[in-house]
Amino acid sequence: MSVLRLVLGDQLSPDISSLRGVTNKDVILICEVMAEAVYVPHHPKKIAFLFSAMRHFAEELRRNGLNVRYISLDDADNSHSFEGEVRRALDAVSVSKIVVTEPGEYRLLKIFEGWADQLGIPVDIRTDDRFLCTIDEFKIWAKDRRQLRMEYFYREMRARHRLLMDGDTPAGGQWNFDRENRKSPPRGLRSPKRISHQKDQITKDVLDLVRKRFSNNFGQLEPFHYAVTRQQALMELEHFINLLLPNFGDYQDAMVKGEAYLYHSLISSYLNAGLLLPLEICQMAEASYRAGRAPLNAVEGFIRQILGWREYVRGIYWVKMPEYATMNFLNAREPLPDFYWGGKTKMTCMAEAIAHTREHAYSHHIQRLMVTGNFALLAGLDVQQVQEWYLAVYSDAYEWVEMPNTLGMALFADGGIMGSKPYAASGKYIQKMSNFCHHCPYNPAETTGDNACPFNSLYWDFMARHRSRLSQNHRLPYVYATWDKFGPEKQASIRSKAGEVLDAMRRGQL
Ligand code: FAD
Ligand code: DLZ
Ligand code: SF4
Repeated sequence: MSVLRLVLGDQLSPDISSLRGVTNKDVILICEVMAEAVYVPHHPKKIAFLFSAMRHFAEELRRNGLNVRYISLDDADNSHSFEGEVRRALDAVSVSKIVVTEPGEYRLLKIFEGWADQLGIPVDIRTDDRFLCTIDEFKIWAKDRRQLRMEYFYREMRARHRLLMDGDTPAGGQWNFDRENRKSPPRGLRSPKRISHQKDQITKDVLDLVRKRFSNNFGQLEPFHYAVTRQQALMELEHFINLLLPNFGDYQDAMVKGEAYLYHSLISSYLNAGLLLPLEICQMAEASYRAGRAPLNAVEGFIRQILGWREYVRGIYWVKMPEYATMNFLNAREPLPDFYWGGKTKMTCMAEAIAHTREHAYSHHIQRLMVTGNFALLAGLDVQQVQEWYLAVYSDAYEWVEMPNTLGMALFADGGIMGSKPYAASGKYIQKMSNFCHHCPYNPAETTGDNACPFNSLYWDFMARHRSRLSQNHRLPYVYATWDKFGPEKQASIRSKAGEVLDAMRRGQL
């Protein structure tokens, strides 16, 4: 008997486990549903990218002779949930079982696990083996370790997948070249021109739909430049590997006013939706190094992000859920200020990162971590609200990857599961790594004056506020030694300034 195969919006890979063994008698269900479109107020570009990619993927499957049941958002009978659509499909066709690849979010896994009982039909939930480390493999790796650290996980992954290895040793004699990847931006650094794809009728229809239904969401729908097929995503990947990868390492942490992309790959949305696969990306990057076209610091740094960080955060998510979602180690509860949703702020770094986000549904890692994330950490912004913001505004955001990055890496809300210390930094870091401060009314060299950079007093206030929680951290003693040297008077004036900064933030005047 035939099988009902459910494919989700971030499972658009022809070789996905749920499609293995498919025949033209099976029904492949792909559906646009409001439950997924509104569980956070997604950026319109994210919705448009996914719907267009889903529709193109369905076309490709049909061209290969397969039977696709595609439900579009404006389908009159759309029940607007996965469960409703599976029930409707079961009413319409006779199948022996449901097959689905494990989803990227815990809430959906729990729903899918309930279906066998609720729907009275076997449900085969298959491993998502597009990832290079399965959840079970990660659980085994994590078990009995006192501390989880990405670096050790990454080394094992390098050896297991034979990436950048010379026999048993890492290429170049060391595992990690991060120290070479922290260059400040030289004057005049610009983003090289990027590929913009032609819009076909499918994409135009989706843009009309999203314009009609989601125009109140934060974010600009147009211009829309995303790849929506595997072929287009591969063009972007090749463009990156051939022209930009050589400089990726050097400018990985740099930030420049008006330049959203610099030398970053912009592939996360394609990779997370399944248009590209992690192993092929890493192998292409390695081939570029082996052919002498890209330096090792760039290639190692790039591969570490995909083979190391990406797989590691997914492992953390699945090992720690559902408790992870509720963690708030620093008890951060300050409401998210309006400027995250596009309201005015005088802080150039924040205004820039949020403008890139609004325009492109993208900002690069250091902007997410050291600008918007760092501000949220220092100001004690509410963990749930910040997490929801990151999940909504980026076109690459799904909970498995967004939550550990936001709650763990940026906000230290997991108390050190993801990273060994909070990524807290004053304005000096942003001044070193960007040209934002030249364009800002605030002064990064001042902590307490009228024009002092807000990050400076907030940084010290954060350290003082959380001393009882953080002073035992072996990476922070020098910070507390400096704070103690300030003496009571200076400390009081810094903390009073931080209070003024928070008040200004609450009044919308920061
Ligand atoms: P590049 O800088 O070119 O890096 C190459 C690839 O490495 C990326 O495409 C991505 O697949 C992978 N990668 C790099 N860093 C990470 C990381 N920390 N975790 C996982 N993968 C990584 N990434 C997401 O894919 N989705 C998210 O929702 C997301 N939310 C984030 C939230 C916060 C607070 C922070 C600090 C980071 C977040 N990241 C997220 C990680 C990272 O910022 C993005 O992967 C990256 O900016 C995507 O841009 P790019 O493709 O140009 O990446
Ligand atoms: C993000 C998203 C959106 C906006 N819409 C849909 C949809 O209509 N149909 C669908 O199958 N998937 C959608 N997605 C992606 C899912 O939310 C994603 O598959 C889960 O969050 C699991 O990662
Ligand atoms: Fe940001 Fe402070 Fe620099 Fe202004 S001075 S851009 S607020 S770090």
